[in-house]
Parts: sequence; C-alpha cells; structure tokens
Amino acid sequence: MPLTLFKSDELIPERKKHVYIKAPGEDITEFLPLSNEETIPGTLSERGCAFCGAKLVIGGVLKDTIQMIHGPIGCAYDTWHTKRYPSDNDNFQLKYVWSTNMKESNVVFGGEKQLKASMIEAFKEMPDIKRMFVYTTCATALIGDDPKAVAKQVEKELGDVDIFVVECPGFAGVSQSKGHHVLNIGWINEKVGTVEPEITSEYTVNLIGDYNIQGDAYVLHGYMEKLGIQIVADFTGNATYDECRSMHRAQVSVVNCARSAGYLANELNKRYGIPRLDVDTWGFSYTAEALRKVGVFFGIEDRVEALIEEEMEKYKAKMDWYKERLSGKKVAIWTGGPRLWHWTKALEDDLGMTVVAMSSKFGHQEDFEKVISRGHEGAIYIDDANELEFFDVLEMVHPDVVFTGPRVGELIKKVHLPYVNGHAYHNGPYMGFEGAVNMARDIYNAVNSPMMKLAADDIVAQSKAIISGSF
Ligand code: CFM
Repeated sequence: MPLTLFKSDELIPERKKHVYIKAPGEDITEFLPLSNEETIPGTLSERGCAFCGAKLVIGGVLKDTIQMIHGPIGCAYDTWHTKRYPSDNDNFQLKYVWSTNMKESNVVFGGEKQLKASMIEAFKEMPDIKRMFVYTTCATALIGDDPKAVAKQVEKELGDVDIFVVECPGFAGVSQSKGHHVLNIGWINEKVGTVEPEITSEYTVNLIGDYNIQGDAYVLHGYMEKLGIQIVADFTGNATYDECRSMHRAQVSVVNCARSAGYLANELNKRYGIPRLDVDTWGFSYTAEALRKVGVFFGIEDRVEALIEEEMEKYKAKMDWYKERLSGKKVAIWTGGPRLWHWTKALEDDLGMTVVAMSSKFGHQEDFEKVISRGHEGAIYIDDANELEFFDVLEMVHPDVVFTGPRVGELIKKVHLPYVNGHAYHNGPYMGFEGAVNMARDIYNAVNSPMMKLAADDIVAQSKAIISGSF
C-alpha cells in the first residue's frame, strides 16, 4: 500500500500524496510522500512559521545574545519560554524576551525609529551583553523596514557591539524549515570567519545542529572532553555568538540535526574545506557509532573504545532492564522531521519497540528517504499531518505511547494514551548513553502510569452517573 488516502481526508484528496505506508518489496526510489510543500488550505497544519524556525530553534539558544524581535509583541511572546535549552550562563537566554512591540502607528509610519530605540534600550539595560540578533517578522517585512541599516547605525553609535540581522518573516517559506536555512546562510555569509579562536588541542570539531535540549549538548561536550577534542563551536547549544563566528577553524563538522543546520556544514565544506561528518547521537548503538566515526577521523580509535566501554559499564544494565519491559510496545513519533530518522531504528534496536507511525511537520525529501529506509514494512509516514489524520492513525495502529509536543500531546492525553514530550523531553537529556536510559525511563513511566487507567475509569464512572441521573 503506497500513497494512501485517510478516511478523514475524503474532502481533501490532495492529502493522499503526503501519506505513505511502507509495503513489502518497495523502496524509496518508488514512493516518497510529498514534503516541504505549501500546506493545503483547510488541513489545519501543526507547522510553525519561518521566523520561528530561525529564532526559537537556532538563534534563541545562544547564551550571550539579545534576541530583538522586530514585530508585534505576540511574535516575541510566543517564541519565548517554550523550549528547554539551558546554558551555563545562568540561563540568560531563557529569562528574557525582547521586542519592538510594533503598534498600529509604527506599521503606518514605519518601525525603524522604534527598532533603533529598542536596540539601544536593550543594550543599556544589559550592559554586560554586547551581541544581538535582530529578526524581522511578517508585519515589519511587509512595511519594508530596513533592519540592516538600523543595525549598522547602532553598531557605529555604540562602538563595542556586534549585531546579526535575520530577515526571515513568518511568510518567507512553507514552514519553520525556511528559517533554519535563512539563518544558516546569513551566518556563514556575514559572521563566520570574523573571529579567530584559540586552538588548544590537536583535534578540533564544530558540533552542528544540537541545541542543548535539557542538556543534550552537555553530554556530547563531556564525551569530547574525555577524548581530548576541542569544540571550536557548538551551533548553537550552550554557545556564544563569537564561538559561532570562529567555526572556520575546526577540522571537521560533526552534524547532528542535518535538517536545521546541514546548510551551514555544507558551506563550511565548500568555503573552508571542512569535511562534514553526519552522526546520530540518540540511542546506544548510534552513540557508539557516532563516537567511532569521530575516532576514525582523528585516528584515536583506542580512546573512543575505552570511552564506549566505560559508558556501557555504567548504563548497559539499566538499558537492558527497560528493554525487557518495553520490548514489543508500539510507538508513534510526531515531531519535526529529523527525530523520526534518529529514533525509529534506535528505539527498535535498543529497546525492542516497534515504531508504527511517524509524522513530520517540515521534513524534506531527504528526511523521508532516511526514515523510510530505516523503518520497516507496514509503518506509516505522514508529511504535515493534521489532527483528524492523527486520530485515523491511532485507530489504525493503536500505539502504546506517542512521542510528540505538548500541543498534540494534549489531544493524545484526551484519548488516554501515554505521551512523551518528543521535542523538549520529559526529564532529559536524551542524548548519549545516559540520555538513552533517561528516554527509556520516561517511556516506561508513561506506559505504566496509572493515570491513564484512572482517567478512563473516571470517565466510565461519570457516564454511568450521568445515565443514572446522580451526577
Ligand atoms: Fe532539528 Fe531540533 Fe528537529 Fe528542528 Fe524542531 Fe526541535 Fe524537532 Mo521540535 S532543530 S529539526 S525545528 S532536531 S524544535 S530541537 S524537536 S520540531 S525534530
């Protein structure tokens, strides 16, 4: 059964091109669901906007940078405090939100004056901070404000600040994916190569596409430290603005989220000859494989093997405990895109689970190629799924647990299914060996939580009471 029309899509038959069920003997050269296309009107997409992809996903992670959002207040508020990326800078980036708070009169008469005033005010309020990202939004892009010109004026007036402007309003693309792209290319064009790092090791890497979700980057940084490898920059988990300006000096780019930051790795390769090494760092087998790739690159295989052995010693027995209890459970994954291919085989190999359905909000063709080739027959793959399709899938595959975000998670809870936060995690980190155990623990706790049963009982009791008139 290749491309498939769900029951709920009878009135939008175009959706058929976005749903694929892997059949025996087929491969990805025959079928791929359509992706990275405009959402079909009426399907109620779960996607984010292009501005959000730039600000919330990548720029906002930097630990020493003011994120000035040039637009109505909602664009700032809605991309503040909804992601969990800590830093060792006292979580500066999580505490504050900055906006030019565009009002109707600014829209009518132009917002540049307001932008300049807000930028100067923000720097004055935070005298220790000397770096800033400025983002345009739909409103300010439509009226034609020129934030780059304003940034130049502010840099000149203040003298000691550096500003990066991201011109990627919400409407710039079909999803948040466009924001990743615009920010990546802007950064390499304007900022990479403008700071020289201090090199302290004969082995140097860029980590690319890891955003320190609940401390993921800390786990990877710990491994690099044990291996004696210097991280020139992590784009952008727990990173500073200036570290990311010095990425041109690393020997290799180790790429985690290829979707959001593969563009930058490719440009570093083209412009500076830095090779790109793609890895997966969720799950036991993948983490070991990732470390081995790095080991081979630098010729430090012995150190890597010692590290893997040490970690296995610490975590393998715990993982096996969960494997015994989670084997055979069915999982659905509904996240952005990359986590589908990072997780599908990892959950099956490490925990014996079966991944039965996956939905990607904004993955491109290459993401579907990766996930479908790693998945098994009968698995369902959907691009940009909507709510009703989710319900169809639940009926078709009856997962024991769903990985998704809090928004879809609320729906999942209402049908009394366990849910694990696949974007920001329940109790991470989830990367590396220790992360794999945390993830297994959260799945185990979700699957075995008495809450779902109690909620179901409660509904039965309430319905009985309503029928008998005693409610
Ligand atoms: Fe990369 Fe990400 Fe993801 Fe992503 Fe995202 Fe995310 Fe995601 Mo939520 S950068 S593409 S835009 S791995 S926020 S940390 S979890 S949808 S699969």
